Amino acid sequence: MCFFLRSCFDTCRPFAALSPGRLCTYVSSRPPSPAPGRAIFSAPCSPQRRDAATKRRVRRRGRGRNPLRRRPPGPRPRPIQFQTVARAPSALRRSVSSWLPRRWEKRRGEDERMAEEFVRVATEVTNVTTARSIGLAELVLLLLVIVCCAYAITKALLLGQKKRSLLLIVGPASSGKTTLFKQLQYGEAPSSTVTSVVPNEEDCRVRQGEGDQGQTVRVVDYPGHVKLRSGCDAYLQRAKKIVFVTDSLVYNDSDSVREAAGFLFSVLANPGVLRHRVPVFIACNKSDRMNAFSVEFVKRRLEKEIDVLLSTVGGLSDTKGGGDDLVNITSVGLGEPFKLANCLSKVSSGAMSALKGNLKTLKPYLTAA
Ligand SMILES: Nc1nc2c(ncn2[C@@H]2O[C@H](COP(=O)(O)OP(=O)(O)OP(=O)(O)O)[C@@H](O)[C@H]2O)c(=O)[nH]1
Ligand SMILES: [Mg+2]
Repeated sequence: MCFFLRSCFDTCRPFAALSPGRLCTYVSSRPPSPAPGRAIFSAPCSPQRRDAATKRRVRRRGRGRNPLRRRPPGPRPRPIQFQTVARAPSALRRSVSSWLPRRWEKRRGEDERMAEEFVRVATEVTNVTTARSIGLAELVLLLLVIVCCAYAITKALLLGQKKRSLLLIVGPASSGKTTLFKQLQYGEAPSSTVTSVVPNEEDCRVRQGEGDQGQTVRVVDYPGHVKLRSGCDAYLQRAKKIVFVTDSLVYNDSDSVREAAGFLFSVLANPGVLRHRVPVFIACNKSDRMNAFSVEFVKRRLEKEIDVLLSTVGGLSDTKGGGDDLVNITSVGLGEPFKLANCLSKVSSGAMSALKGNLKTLKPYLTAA
């Protein structure tokens, strides 16, 4: 009996030291133990007691190591219990367990509800934010791509238009290019000219008739000398239209025909001309002279010479290292006879006299869109 009372007293001592106001925080993160009669309490140490203990400890250290003042042997006094597991007697158990678990349950319920609500709201917010941010990022990316594409296309179109705005006059030497250029520039041509060594470039007003306002065309007259031909490529890149001037008096001379045919082929096979299908007009000049060959004859001779040229280069392509860069400038196969009508770039032709100002066949080509 005595032992029972003693154990009850020992067990209840922590509760006696704790007022209901100090029975406070449930320390564990786990839910409270459902075992009846078992409770976990936490009693915080008061700041005054903690200060007093600290002062005592400091005072003791200040005195130094005095053997007489040494703590008697034996177990150290236990510090204040901050967490005690108590087995309460029935009366106290009833009173404590009546309100404490209810409060815990209430708080736990509130906490759980709040936690669930928080998780739900956080999940929703995260989902919405993620969805919105993904949608927004995609939209921004799409807009960026559209803007870039529009910019590139516009720039390419504008540059292409700006680049290809020239009317380029090319052809063998002394065929009458500068005479034609002057005719377009001033409406009349000088009776004599000198061999050009630099290109002439000017805005010319091309009129169809007397009362016609006409339209301004940027015209370039490129020298026909063989040694200057390499520089022609830069102008071919900018050409919107090409006038290939050929002297129709020389078509009884094989070398002149071969040279003219070779030059015409190099123009038609130019990558820039081929890619943009730049139209070419073969102007058979000096038609005012009686001994001038007809346009049909000039065309036939040119086609024949180009055909010979292609077959020669094609034959070379069978040999090692020859004719690898042979370009098909027609819409038919390389084996077929060459025809100007089959060229990928539109080829037209007409007789004219630059000296006399007879440009009837040329002007529709110049003013066409
Ligand atoms: N009869 C006649 N002669 C012309 C005609 N056009 C040009 N000529 C003459 O042909 C010669 C050469 O004319 P150019 O205009 O200098 O020839 P080009 O093609 O500019 O020659 P390069 O500058 O060397 O490439 C000149 O004596 C011109 O008078 C024409 O329509 N009829
Ligand atoms: Mg000239």
